[in-house]
Amino acid sequence: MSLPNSFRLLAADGTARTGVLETPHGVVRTPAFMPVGTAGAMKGIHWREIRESGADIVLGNTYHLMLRPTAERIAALGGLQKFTGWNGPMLTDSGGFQVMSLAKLRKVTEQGVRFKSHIDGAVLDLSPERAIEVQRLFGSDIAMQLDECVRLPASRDEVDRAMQLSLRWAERCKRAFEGAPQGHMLFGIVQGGDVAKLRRQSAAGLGEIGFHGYAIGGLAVGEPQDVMLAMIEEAAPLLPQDRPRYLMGVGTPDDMIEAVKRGIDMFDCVLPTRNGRHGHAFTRRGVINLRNARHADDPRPLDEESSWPPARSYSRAYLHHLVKAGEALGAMLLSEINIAYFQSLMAGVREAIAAGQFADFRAATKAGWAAGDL
Ligand code: PRF
Repeated sequence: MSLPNSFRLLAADGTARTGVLETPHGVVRTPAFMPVGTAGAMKGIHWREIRESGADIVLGNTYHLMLRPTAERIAALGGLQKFTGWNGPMLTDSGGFQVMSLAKLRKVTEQGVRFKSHIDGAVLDLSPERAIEVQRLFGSDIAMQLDECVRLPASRDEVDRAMQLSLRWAERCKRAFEGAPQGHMLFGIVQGGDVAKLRRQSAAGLGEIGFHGYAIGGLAVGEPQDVMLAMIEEAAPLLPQDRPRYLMGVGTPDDMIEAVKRGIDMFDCVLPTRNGRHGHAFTRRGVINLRNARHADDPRPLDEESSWPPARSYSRAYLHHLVKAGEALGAMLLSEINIAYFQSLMAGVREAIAAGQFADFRAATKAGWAAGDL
């Protein structure tokens, strides 16, 4: 039985694509960047600004939300959208990746992963079935399979084992997702580290199981960019062409442009908000570190041509002052300026692909970053 498909490709330019993905809470224009609202909130940004920046969809984390406030509580309060006040599409990551990076004393078995909560030390089990149950309780528009992501460098055996385990978990997740309300989606996740053959095996295996969409995981975990791009080139052509493809936890603007070129449709990353909190601004002319003393007397805005008002109105001197003084407003403004930059980049990408001018757009965008700040 084939799964319903709510992804529609509108145009392609080489292997780059633009399309729309319909979800129960609205339409996502692709390529899309999903801001990360880990615990059901964007750090330092209102949903209003997230929406106005051009974001169609945000990401939440199963790991954080199942620990606090818990899936059962969110369900009782009407689901993630009702609970958080974000009334657009939401994708939730499955928890495995966050368990590996945050939890203490984790143990992976065939059954699932057992870990100690980083909040109160409670011992918890996350199986493929529980990961899906939790995401169904959230009412996630897009749920992710439970997978095991191996940090690189790693031995081929270790990468192979985690990829095979993730494939078996993919099947169990698919089964656990049966009967989910119409329109809700489940994405499989390609693993396979930096081993081309394992990437191809993973992509083909997931395609046989059949998902609403496909993520590529296990990248941007310590390998150089050329390795990451090579792995995308192995996996993407083997994934069903008519389904969305999501590169997890990526990345820099340059990573995203290069991944779009290779057929990726969706991204998420904490970079714009995390780096914003550390005083970094993403702009058309590259990254500007506002902690730097050279901005202290600079009355110019970050980018007078930005479509995001705070990037045009506040002086670099003021932003420098806010960052140096540790004012919350500094982190807030830089976070929203960065999110808005990532969204404007995706909007530019979508327009360029639709117009058949992606190569020119890519070259001009990279030239802007390379030219550097004035
Ligand atoms: N798996 C899951 N979430 C993730 C990743 C993964 O491999 C990554 C790797 N970049 C980020 N987030 N489930």
